Amino acid sequence: MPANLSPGFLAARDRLNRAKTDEERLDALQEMLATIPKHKGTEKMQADIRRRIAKLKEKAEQQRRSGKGGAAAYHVPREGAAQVALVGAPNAGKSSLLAALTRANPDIAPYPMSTVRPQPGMMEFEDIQIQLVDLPPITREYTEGWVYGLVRLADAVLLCVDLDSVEWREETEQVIALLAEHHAVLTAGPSRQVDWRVVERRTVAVGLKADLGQQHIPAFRSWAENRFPAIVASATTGEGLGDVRTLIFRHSGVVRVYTKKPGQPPDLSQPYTIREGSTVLNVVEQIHKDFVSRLRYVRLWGSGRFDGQHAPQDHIVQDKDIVEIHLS
Ligand SMILES: Nc1nc2c(ncn2[C@@H]2O[C@H](COP(=O)(O)OP(=O)(O)O)[C@@H](O)[C@H]2O)c(=O)[nH]1
Ligand SMILES: [Mg+2]
Repeated sequence: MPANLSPGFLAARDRLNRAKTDEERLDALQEMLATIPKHKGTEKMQADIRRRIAKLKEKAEQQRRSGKGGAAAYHVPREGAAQVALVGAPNAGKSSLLAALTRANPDIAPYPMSTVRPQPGMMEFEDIQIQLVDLPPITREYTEGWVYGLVRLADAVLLCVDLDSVEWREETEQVIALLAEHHAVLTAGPSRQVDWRVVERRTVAVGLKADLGQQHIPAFRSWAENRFPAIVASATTGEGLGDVRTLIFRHSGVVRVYTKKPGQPPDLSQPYTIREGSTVLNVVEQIHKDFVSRLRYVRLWGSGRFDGQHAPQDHIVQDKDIVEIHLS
């Protein structure tokens, strides 16, 4: 059994063992593939998981063609520093936001249900890219299981609220409730696996169509207070979009770390991105697995008092820290 299987992977494997439908199986297998450590020791397991996913997809496809229904299943491979799912009620303005923040070209329409497939796009933030995934709306009647599956797999969630709708509050509460029913609980805290089934996903709330729904902005802000970090924006006028980018990054669960060589300025062209809460040792390990056994010390610039000083290996790195790694 290869070492270093993450809690997320183990939870997904547990879900696979308990799954009762093919849809649940596929969802669990995709989560296993996304969370399995990618190294030589797990290659056979990875291949096995891929084979099982392919089989289940083929079966679903056959059922679909023969009219038996079987749900279409989509998987969005993670790209960039983090993956953020756009969720919301029909017509909230999710696809317009994706189009405004990325180069993606989603279907945008003044009627509900215009998005039927997941649509990824890469959002630039300063020197990194974050993947946004536009999704079909979340409603009790129409939302297929794979939509919830993709939300559970994302690193964070952007909860899109239609400020131009008089029912924005009820619609949004419904979205939150449906996600929770499907084991994706939206929180302000860090994303985490709660048990074999339930995940918490760190969420930013964004009030959209601010140009049309100005009268709802104060109520939206107080609704979001003490629940989620919140912001208002308009894809049409561009208002607030810069702050949306910043907030998405700040709550994506990743930080940037730069490296430098002794006696040289830091290499600011190539940030490493690593999960928030990672230690100096985690950074060294990510840069090169072999460095860990050869590590003598790390000098750190950035977070607080470690300006060029030797940093303890368990020191938690912050965004924009600079490390200088000394090996034996
Ligand atoms: N005035 C205005 N209209 C918007 C804005 N964002 C979206 N819309 C319109 O709202 C409708 C629904 O947008 P869409 O992005 O397809 O919503 P989705 O169903 O959540 O993906 C479309 O007619 C958009 O043109 C905005 O910021 N301002
Ligand atoms: Mg859409």
